[in-house]
Parts: sequence; structure tokens; C-alpha cells
Amino acid sequence: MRIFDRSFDLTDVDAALFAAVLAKQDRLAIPIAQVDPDGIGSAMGLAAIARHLGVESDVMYAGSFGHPQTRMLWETFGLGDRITRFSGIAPESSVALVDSSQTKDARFGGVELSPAIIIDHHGAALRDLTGDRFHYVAPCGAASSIVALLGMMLSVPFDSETCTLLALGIQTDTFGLTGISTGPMDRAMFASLMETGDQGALYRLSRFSMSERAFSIVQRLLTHKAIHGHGVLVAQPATLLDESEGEYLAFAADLLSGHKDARLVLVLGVAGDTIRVCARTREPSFPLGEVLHQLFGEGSGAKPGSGGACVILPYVLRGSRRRDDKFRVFLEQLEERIAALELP
Ligand SMILES: [Mn+2]
Repeated sequence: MRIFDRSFDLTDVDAALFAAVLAKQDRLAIPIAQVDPDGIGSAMGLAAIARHLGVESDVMYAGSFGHPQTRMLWETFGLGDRITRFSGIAPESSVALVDSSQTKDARFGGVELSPAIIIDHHGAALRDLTGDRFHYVAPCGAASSIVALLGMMLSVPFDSETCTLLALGIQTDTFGLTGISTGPMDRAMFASLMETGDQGALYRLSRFSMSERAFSIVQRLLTHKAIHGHGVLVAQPATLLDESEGEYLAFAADLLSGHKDARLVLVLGVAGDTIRVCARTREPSFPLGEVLHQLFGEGSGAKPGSGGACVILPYVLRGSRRRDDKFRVFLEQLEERIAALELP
């Protein structure tokens, strides 16, 4: 059954071009900017397609990660053996970006990457398919959906583990297929992947446990909050976080997005040397990408309903109290920028 005949603008010609671009690479470097299930799923899916076509890949992650689900995923599938920490791109490798299209990313040391392949679902649609590159951005629920579709179009026999990883990527990014950006392709790919995927693993990974420390940070975030003009709710933990704790911001953001007086929720904290921002809105047509760009500049990204930003704290010594001060100044300036927003 060709379940992917419906919708989406990827044709068999496009899939063949994608395979041709992949097959001509000596080796593929797949750096993951944001380590989450969709980033991991789409990267491992792409690596499986490349392997099928005779091309080896190095999947790498940037920064650190502390999300309990990601850690559980890491252990369940032994990913530590197969995904290494990003330390630059080997000269013989071509770059493939999945779940991100930022070619210059602070998380990759700010170097300008020139990817042969981009597969993403953040931001405006992009279709730049030539003999040399396959840059494809489509506004669907998950990058894993696009990778799964391409794999199925090319008859790649994904194993159970890859199917589970791709399905989990779709499930988390689409909030269990309920998110506003969820489309027919996400639903079709999820169903198709789970014919081979491991339901037991999906069940366990959807019900991860959280540490006492995580709950105490969430508690602080729920307490230290204020609603500014335009219904912008800002929450911050009032203390510095460890580098791996930045992801707890997302739990609070998800809870606070239900606040009846908030149009936009911004949960932010200093994790390591960066200010991490988690943004949520319940309004399907809220211009989240534009607003995050106005408030936080280049290192921000969004899809409908949710987004985030990473702002580097410059010239601040590690462990010094000055990070607190910098953050306080940043929050004051943020309030001014929020007041100056022009929202529809
Ligand atoms: Mn994603």
C-alpha cells in the first residue's frame, strides 16, 4: 500500500535525486544541534538510508543534554556507542543537517557549515533540490516524518530499532499527533513505522520518570513568573542551572502554556554559559518565529506552537557571580523588548 501517495510534494523523482546526492558522498557527518527524540530519530533514520546506499555516517551531538526521556532513549538503544560528541567535521565528510537548517549554529562552534543535505520542519518551506544538494524544509510535525517518507520511497528496510526511534521522534514533536503542525504525513508515517517498531519501548519511553531535582526546578519556575504586556508570561528559576538542566525548562513551559492569561510563555534560565529559552503558545497563528527573532535574535527557532532560543552569555567567567548579574540585565532588557512588541 502506498500510504504516502496522499499529500506532500516529494515525488519519486525527488526521492531518486535525494538518493543520488547521498550516494555520491564519501562519508556523511550528521551533527544534531538539539538532542531530542526527533533530532535523534531523523539522524539515525538518515544514517540507515545512507548505509543502505553504501555510505557510512558519523552521527554527532552538540552541547549536553539532560532530558530524562533522552537519557532513557540513550540507554535503551545504547546510543552512546553510535552517537559521539561533536568535535568538528572531518575533512572527507559532507554535512547533513536534520531537524535544523541553521548552517551557522553556536552549538557547532559558530562555524559556517555547507550541508549537502538539509531535512527540516522548522521555519519557512524550502525546496532546493539540485544534483549537488537536497535542501528540503516542509512545515510538518517532525523531521522524522520526512526521513521516514524518503526511506520508504527508496524501499529502505528500516530495522525495528530505527522504526521505533523515528516513531518516537514523530510522537514527541507532534505531542502524540495532537500538535497543530501534525499533518497526514505524520499520521501515516507513525502508523507505518509502528508496524515494525517496538510498542513496548515506545510505551516505556513515553512514561519516563523525573528526578526530585527536576521537580524542584520546575516548582521554582512555576513560582518565579510574571505576566508582562501583551500577555507574555516570563518564568525563570531565579538561580543558575547546571548545563544539563536546561531541558527542565521545557516541562515548566508545557505546564505554563495552559495559563489562562498568557498568550505567549517564555521560560528561561542560565544553563552553563548560555541562556536557554523555551517558548510556547496555544494560539495556532501566533507569529512565534518572528517574535522569538525580535526578542532573542539569530539563535532562535520555532515551529507552530513551540520554539526556543539559545543566547550565549559573552565574556562571563564560569562559576562567577557575574553570570547572575548578566542574566538580571538580560531580563530587564527583555522586558523592554517585550513592551515594544507589536503583536496582532
Ligand atoms: Mn523536530
